[in-house]
Amino acid sequence: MDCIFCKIANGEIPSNKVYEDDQVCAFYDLEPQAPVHVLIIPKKHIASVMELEEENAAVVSHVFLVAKRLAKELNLANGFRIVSNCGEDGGQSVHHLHFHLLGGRSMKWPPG
Ligand code: DGP
Repeated sequence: MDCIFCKIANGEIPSNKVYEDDQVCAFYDLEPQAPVHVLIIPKKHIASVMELEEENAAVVSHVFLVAKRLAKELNLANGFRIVSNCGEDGGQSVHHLHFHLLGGRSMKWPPG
């Protein structure tokens, strides 16, 4: 499968990884939108939130635990945002489920 995030997960494409275990990996976004901008992805290919089912959804809670750990390690004690863009209207450009962990500045609401 020609998926850039699968290739990052398996090391075929280099990335600046900040965390990795058997289920997920996390690496710095190529186009950072905040002083800290990390992407957390399941290693197994899931295209988006719309492909989550009971059978593959457990990884999402693991992603959030990893986000909590990274927030501590990356000094985001003042707060942060976690975003998963889904589909065309959501602005998803890479069709492999991923969670943006953004911090290091005050976030606006609503997002654009
Ligand atoms: P989204 O628009 O929500 O699908 O987010 C995709 C993000 O992935 C976007 O912020 C840019 C980032 N990105 C795309 N290609 C690469 C890559 O090859 N390496 C890294 N580190 N980030 C990438």
